[in-house]
Amino acid sequence: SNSNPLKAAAAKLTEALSDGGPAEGVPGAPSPEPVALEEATEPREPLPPKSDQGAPETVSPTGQPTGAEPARKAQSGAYLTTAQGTRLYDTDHSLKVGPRGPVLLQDHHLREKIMHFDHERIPERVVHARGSAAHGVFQAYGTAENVTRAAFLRKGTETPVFVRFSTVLGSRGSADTVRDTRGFATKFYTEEGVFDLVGNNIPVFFIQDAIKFPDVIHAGKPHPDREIPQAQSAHDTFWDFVSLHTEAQHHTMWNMSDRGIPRSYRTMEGFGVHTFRLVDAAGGTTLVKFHWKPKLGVHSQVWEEAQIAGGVDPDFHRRDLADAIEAGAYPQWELGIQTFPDTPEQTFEGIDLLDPTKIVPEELAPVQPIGLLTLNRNPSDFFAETEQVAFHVGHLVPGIDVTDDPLLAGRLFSYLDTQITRLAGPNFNQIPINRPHAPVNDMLRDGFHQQAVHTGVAPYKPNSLDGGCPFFAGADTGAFVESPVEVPASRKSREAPASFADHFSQPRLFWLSMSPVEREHIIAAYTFELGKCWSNTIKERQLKALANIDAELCARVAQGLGLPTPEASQPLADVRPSPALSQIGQEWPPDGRIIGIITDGAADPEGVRALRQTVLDSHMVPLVIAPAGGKVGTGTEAITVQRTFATARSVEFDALVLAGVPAPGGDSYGARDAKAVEPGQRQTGLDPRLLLLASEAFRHAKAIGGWAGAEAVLEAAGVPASAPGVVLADSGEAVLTEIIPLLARHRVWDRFPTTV
Ligand code: HDD
Repeated sequence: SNSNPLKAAAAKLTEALSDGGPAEGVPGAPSPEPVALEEATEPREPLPPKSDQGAPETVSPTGQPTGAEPARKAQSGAYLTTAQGTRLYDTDHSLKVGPRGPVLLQDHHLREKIMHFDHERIPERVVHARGSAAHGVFQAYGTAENVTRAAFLRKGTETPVFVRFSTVLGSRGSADTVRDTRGFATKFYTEEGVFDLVGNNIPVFFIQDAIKFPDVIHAGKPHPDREIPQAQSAHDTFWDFVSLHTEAQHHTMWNMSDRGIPRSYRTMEGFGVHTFRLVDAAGGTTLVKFHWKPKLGVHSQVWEEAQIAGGVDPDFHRRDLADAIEAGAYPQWELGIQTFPDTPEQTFEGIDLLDPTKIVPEELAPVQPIGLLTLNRNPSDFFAETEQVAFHVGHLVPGIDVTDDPLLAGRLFSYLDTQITRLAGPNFNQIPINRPHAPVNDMLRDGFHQQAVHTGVAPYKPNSLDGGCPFFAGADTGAFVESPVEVPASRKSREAPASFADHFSQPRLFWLSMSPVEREHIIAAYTFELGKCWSNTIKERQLKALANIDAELCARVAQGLGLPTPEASQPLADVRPSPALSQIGQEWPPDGRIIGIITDGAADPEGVRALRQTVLDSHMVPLVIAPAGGKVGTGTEAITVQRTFATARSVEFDALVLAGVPAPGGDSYGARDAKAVEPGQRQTGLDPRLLLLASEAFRHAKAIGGWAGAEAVLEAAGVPASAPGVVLADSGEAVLTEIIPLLARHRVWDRFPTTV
């Protein structure tokens, strides 16, 4: 009825105001009395010690909140307003001369809206652009108290954390499922300041010196002319670099292994990579390597799954993390340390601890658990939190110090520097997600996006005008004091120590530590990636590197590429395998695994319901799959179909259970939608999407089963009842009982043919 928008808006406003004030959420309370400004330049002496800045001030000089609180200040009140808080009556039409224009330049709302939109994007991270994050808590066991004075590692201390996982090479919108290293960056908001542990899911790095970082990243990023391929290393420039620069071979081997395609962020290990130096209360030092151990175990996808998921669900890992947290299945990791005596050589069992291309096998230095990380809250604003979080290896707290690893030295420069471009200025520490929870009392001032309204007149030291404030702390009052490590006198040079020259013993150690299935996967990965290269020179050069790692590995990849197998150019290293490196062999809780329950919607709805409940009771996630959406069963007992044959793809499930079929030869699970039938599949009479679901799950070595007549359907999908990990029983629950122990090892590894 109200065709004139102005009139309508005015009417609404009058209504709201005559109603005794603004609608709920509109700040209607009278403002506090403005606070009188102090005369800032008048000398005052002596001044009381200045309270901590609590950066930035949350109250403006007029006593109003400045919006500095990390609280949800962005949106408040019932009415749409401009950025200046002026209420609007329309945001769908530009201000024009008549309905057909022209548009008037005086339309301040149009200009503000478009101006802001034009600048909504910030530069993505130069590496690790694609990521997702979660809030959580870190609980210290106290077991590190004897080696570090860090307060957050004291027994029982709980510290809020924010963790961001990422891929390295891809753009912000790239797929989660690519073969790549994963970032695992943790921000601990400790009472002594922020500590960032900026690690990866692979314990070694491509390069030994940060000066090579632009080289390795330029080689890994898409080709500069066509900008392909996106988010992956399967191309000439990457293999050109790593075959010439053989210190990259160890990291590359991990990438080609199953570690390069994790099942979930929840099932990845994390590593601080570098050796760090812990400092105890008496100033004693210990060298350590940090490890994150997932409570659910380390699991990966198989390559075909990763490829399928990249198409059907490019957000596979992001979704998994958020869904798990929303469901209350909070992912957990134990933080552990390997400790080494801080000797002048900084080596352990002959391994150079300053070389970031080397691990210390856990069999030589066990990982000792020091605390538990639990992720329990999803971010509410991706941009404000996940995108704007800024990690830095130099964010250290008393008790944790760096070593002279030359890769770490360059990182200590890079992580601050990059934020100047990405977050457009030096005040990124004031962005809510980056704010320390400890009091901040710095003398940094001004700059773009300054949020603080500082008080005091003397942001310098020494001063008398602010009474000398703020004061210095000592080691006994929580100051960060660098440990006075001796630096041996030497001459300036651009060179690496001799110990950095060994590039092949540890990739060989990794290869020899793998189970036969894992070796097959590594061979397939090298063959795929090098097969995607165009230049034979590059392939041949990489084969020469493989020849120095293992003859069998080299021969199999060469065979796949159709190239001759080169000879090793140096004797193969005599190494002892480290069983801890293999992902296979241990057993893990089935918690949080996803069980697909397939039903035709008609048969045994009671059995489906019971199975669904048992899955939930076993701390796993059931997803009910039926030919079409809707409900299974009737009345209050009916359960919702969560995936249909059109939307379900095997990659999502850790196991599949097929509900019974009424009678052999009956038409349940039949292809009702004729268009869905592909040529060659018509003869079974079964829905081909169901057959694909079952056959893929079988091929990817997942536990699969069913009850009451499921056998015929599985047979039709090429899943023999006699194959390992195929479970047939009288009821869904009986099937599940047998499937749970299979899930403990993640996959039915016996199903993979192995030749190595
Ligand atoms: Fe880095 C981001 C991990 C070497 C320069 N790095 C970044 C992130 C992770 C790592 C997890 C994403 C943080 C986030 O989620 O925001 N980087 C590593 C590890 C390395 C490593 C484990 C070797 C042990 N990085 C490394 C070197 C340099 C950088 C040698 C430069 C000399 N890294 C950066 C960066 C990034 C970054 C350019 C991009 C965005 C950012 O820092 O904030 O500064």
